[in-house]
Amino acid sequence: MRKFFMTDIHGDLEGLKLLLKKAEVQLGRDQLVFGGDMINRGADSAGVVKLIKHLMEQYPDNVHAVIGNHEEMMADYLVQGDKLWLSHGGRETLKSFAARFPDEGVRQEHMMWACSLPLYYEDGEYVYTHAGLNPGQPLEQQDRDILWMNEHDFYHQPRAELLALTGGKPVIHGHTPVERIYWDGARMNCDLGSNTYSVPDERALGLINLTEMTYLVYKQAGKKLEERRVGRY
Ligand SMILES: [Mn+2]
Repeated sequence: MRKFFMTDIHGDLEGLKLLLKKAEVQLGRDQLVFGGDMINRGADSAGVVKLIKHLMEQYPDNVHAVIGNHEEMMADYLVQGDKLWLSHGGRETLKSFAARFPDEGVRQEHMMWACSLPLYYEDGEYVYTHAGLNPGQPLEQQDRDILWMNEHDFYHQPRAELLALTGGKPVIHGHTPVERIYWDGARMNCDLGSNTYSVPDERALGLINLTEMTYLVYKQAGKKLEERRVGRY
């Protein structure tokens, strides 16, 4: 069994499918965890949600997903009418859902499913969450604010403190776009800025092979694929 992680897809259904195919991910055997922010910014938010929901239902033991701050914004809009989401790509995401799911019941089911994902997932080796963890709160009682934690705050936590919180398990996450993936023994940011990074030519979606500590990069501008090794410091 190999372990894979993908995060911050932001509506890139094409990249998602291409990466799974290229890595020859076998979901009957391999594990795949999604780190949230499936939606907003890209061309096919609804398609990404539909595929991930389908994979989780088809392979409940091997495919898992956590919520991101973009799904949280969608939930705040759907449940409380909070309009913040609309200016963060929500308007386009609503159109994407309307086009893919003409039936309102099915549409609602998919949107609410994405909003109801957990804050974290853990296996025997790692804890997976969208942005970070707060060392001041037990793992099972983390505040929803962690979905918005900035990288600076998260990486200023002493490694030992973070590992004490997780029972020694490093944290695999996304949320802040970076060009390279680095591993410091306690945490690893895997968001390569799909449809979001400030340098458009460098926007990419990554598929991280945690078993081999390598990752496939799908650069959206040129639709090119490359393989890299996770850096260490
Ligand atoms: Mn994101």
